Amino acid sequence: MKTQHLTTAQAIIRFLEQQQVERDGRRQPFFAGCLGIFGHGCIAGIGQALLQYPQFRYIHTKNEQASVHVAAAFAKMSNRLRTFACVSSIGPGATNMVTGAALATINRLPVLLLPGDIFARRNVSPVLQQLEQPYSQDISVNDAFKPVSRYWDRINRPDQLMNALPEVMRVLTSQAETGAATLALPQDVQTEAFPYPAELFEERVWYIPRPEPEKALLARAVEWIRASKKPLAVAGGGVLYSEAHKALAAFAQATGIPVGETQAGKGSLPYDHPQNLGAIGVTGTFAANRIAREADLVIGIGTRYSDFTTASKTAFQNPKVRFININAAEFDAFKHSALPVVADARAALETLARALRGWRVPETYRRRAEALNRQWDHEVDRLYHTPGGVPVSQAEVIGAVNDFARPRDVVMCAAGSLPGDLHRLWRTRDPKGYHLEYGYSCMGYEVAGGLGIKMAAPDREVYVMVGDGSWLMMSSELATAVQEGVKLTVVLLDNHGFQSIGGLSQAIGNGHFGVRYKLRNAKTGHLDGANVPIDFAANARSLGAHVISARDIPDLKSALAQARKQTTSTVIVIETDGEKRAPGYESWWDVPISEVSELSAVRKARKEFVAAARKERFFL
Ligand SMILES: Cc1ncc(C[n+]2csc(CCOP(=O)(O)OP(=O)(O)O)c2C)c(N)n1
Ligand SMILES: [Mg+2]
Repeated sequence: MKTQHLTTAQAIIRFLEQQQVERDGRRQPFFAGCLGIFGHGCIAGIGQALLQYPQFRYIHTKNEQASVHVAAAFAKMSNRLRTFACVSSIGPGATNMVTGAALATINRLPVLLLPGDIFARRNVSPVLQQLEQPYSQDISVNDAFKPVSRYWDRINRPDQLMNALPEVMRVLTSQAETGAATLALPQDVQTEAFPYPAELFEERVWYIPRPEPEKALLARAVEWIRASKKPLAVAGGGVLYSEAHKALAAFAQATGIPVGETQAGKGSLPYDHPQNLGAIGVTGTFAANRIAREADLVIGIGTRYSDFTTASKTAFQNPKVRFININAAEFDAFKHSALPVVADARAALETLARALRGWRVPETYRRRAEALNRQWDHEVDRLYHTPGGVPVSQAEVIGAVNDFARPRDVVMCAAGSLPGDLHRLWRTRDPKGYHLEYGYSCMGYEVAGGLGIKMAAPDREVYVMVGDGSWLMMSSELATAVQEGVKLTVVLLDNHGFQSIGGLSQAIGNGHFGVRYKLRNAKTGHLDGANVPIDFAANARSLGAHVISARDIPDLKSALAQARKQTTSTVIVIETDGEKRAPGYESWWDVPISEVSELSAVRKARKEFVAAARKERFFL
């Protein structure tokens, strides 16, 4: 047997380099390289291997959590056909990645995590940053990755790689199983050598299949659709990952079935497709939410039905409503007691369209949905272009960016009040033009994620829209973007704190407790003094970005034009008025309110909550 005498770390990098994926006859390397931060727990192992194999690109991030965000965003933009590995040292470097792992797993995005771990040989324990437990030595902080990983393993001997690495690839490339895969790497084992079979390092192609729907279930789905009077399709992230947008457009066009889009599924249809009702659920449009309320059949395509999509199970009020779920994952397909069509979204839509040829929704229903699409667009126009003075409203900023951006440009975001406004208001013209991380809605994803998107699609302009809160939580990867020569356009909306949680705080009767960046007031003892004087422009400039401050919409437009000409990452800082909120549209979100309280505002909010929660349904 031919062997190669390599360290565990060298073997991992050599193996990763060789992994290819293939779908629809297109083949590409699965890993674009390795992101991360070295420490004593990895520098002599994975660090040495990366130095030795420079063709496997190493990118020096500034925070381990951010590494995973970069990888997840890169994978999302690549429809899960590519990703990065993320390396960290042991201890805090490793646990910094736990949040990123949760984000990836919840959003079903492939990322490979390589946290360093405590010595397998144990003789020098406790080592720096080791968590000790009196009851066991078979535990480290890396066990914290278990609930947030779809595959988890610890490599205690070099030869264990032969079993672990193929499993890692199986999970990462599975459209149903994918998420974070974690290989904990004891720092001594990383450096230990083994005569690996040369075969381990040969090119391997992981085929991404397009499973067809099972015949009997498909026939029943066709029956259910034909019997429906008010069907609605819900397009989730699976539509985009499967590149089913054209199939969906043809299906909607031919049948007249209207479509609501989840955060992950937005862009499945262009905003002006007549059957597109736009965003559905808590952050949805009146168009989608009205049709959802009455729908007698919901066809969920690649959606996991989060509470934002189902308006906490209040969105679908027709007593007879039933569900057909098309999903690569059996787990999601069975939700809401649906007819579970476990299949690839594109394959299923094409098959369904063929089977339904000639069938259409009632003409009045079709016309109503099309009218709603137009009415909604008027509402968008109103919010985009209603001048409200200075500070400007968030909707006006979104309008200005949307008006300026080209169809293939990408807007991205993750947390705060922006995701809701973007979900409702962004006019998406390209299937990959809208990128929201709203599975974990993780503050701090924005700048790091922007970097991942731009690396996946260098030919598109990437607009990172970020609140001041998210920016303060993690903007460090702007320095990495500068370092890598990757250009982002960041629009930083400064409303002096948490507009989103501020709105929620008011709605639940908490006033604005703990949601504004206010100085501690010596007189009152509370956080109700003047605004904390944070200079966001100086902050961004210090990371090496080009910075433009804007006050009003004409300023913003000229800043966007300047930013487009820049080759370096550019941050546009604009103050927005947190009180000028876009309204909600006929939906509701379950945030439980205190059952008893001394405050009358809380008691009032509780009453409204109890009444609204009565609409929550079980679909059994
Ligand atoms: C890591 C993390 N911590 C806390 C939250 C809860 N949270 C959601 S939005 C938000 C405030 C975001 O503030 P900002 O970025 O300024 O956006 P704004 O609400 O002002 O639009 C908070 C604290 C979260 N989503 N993620
Ligand atoms: Mg804010």
